[in-house]
Amino acid sequence: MPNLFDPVQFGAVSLANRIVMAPLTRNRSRGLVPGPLAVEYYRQRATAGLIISEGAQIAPEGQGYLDTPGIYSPEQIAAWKQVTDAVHQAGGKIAVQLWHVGRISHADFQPGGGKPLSSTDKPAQSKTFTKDGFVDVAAPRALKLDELPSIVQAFAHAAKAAMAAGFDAVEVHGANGYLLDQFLRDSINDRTDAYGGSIENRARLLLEVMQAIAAAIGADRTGLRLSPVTPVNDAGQDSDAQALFNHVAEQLAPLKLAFLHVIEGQTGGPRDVAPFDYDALRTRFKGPYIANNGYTRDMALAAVAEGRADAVAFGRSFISNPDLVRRLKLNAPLEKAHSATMYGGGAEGYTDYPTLSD
Ligand code: 8OZ
Repeated sequence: MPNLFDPVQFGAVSLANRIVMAPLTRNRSRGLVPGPLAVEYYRQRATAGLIISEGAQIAPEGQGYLDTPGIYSPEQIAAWKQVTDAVHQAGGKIAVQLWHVGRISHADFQPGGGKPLSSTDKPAQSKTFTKDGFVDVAAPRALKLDELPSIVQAFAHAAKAAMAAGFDAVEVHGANGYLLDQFLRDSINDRTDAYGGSIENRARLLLEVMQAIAAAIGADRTGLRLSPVTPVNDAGQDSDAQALFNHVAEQLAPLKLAFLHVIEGQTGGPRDVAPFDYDALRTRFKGPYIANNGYTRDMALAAVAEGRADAVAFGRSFISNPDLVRRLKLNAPLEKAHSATMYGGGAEGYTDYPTLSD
């Protein structure tokens, strides 16, 4: 029987255990570059089987929040290299999350103060965080058909930047109502071209992105995160989420990606927000499956032992427990994360959470 604490191979990446650090936006990258505190923060968490970094925008227009890092410029590559070196020296593995927010953005972040790009012109009823605090997101502009290849290229470019920065893998952010999810869901995507309408059409951009990245850096270093039913960021339920995501998983199977990472239920919230058969995704995808959202120690042990997941990703508990793997092993109590220091700020609530004292 597989065990949560056993090693596992995900494509080209060897994990020392099946406990994954979920991607966590922390808004501490001044100048869109991760700093020395980020090096320390990730180093502290290197006993995770795999760290998935906070979302890193693939291009300037992919940014939606204050002080999130990019993964496209030479300066960003050099800064991330400090992070990946520190994690590797501590014996860990780290993937970067490749992020394009689409319409969940604001003029502050868009080159020339322009409109954010999406599958649609419809604005999201949602907020983002800018230098002025929480504000409504901006009305987007629907990407033209002939602009879509540049989105695919930007993802592939960022994936190559990630390899130059020393990451073990990339995770494409296909979740949480951001750009790729804005194409997937018929609650948002109102296009009438080859990227709207049928399930095949709405999945097209995501699949092109995955193929382009796999071609650029190897499928065995390429993963994907999905959130089939989460309502966050004004992502309304798809009219047939099960059929949509079953199709995506089936189409991904032949690519032999490193992993599929699934937020089960509402991101950071209830797992039973809408009925969905996650096992149907796992069996169609066929490759390594990382389960996420609200897993307790017991749930994680059972999911891995019963073969329902190859690994389990933990978010908030990794913020406040840098030694989460050890604590889970010992069944030690977990520290709670402080919400006031989650987004933005400095070392407080970032690099100052204690490890278990012997
Ligand atoms: C919290 C705050 C800002 C962004 C996500 C990248 O939900 C995020 C995010 C989370 O995937």
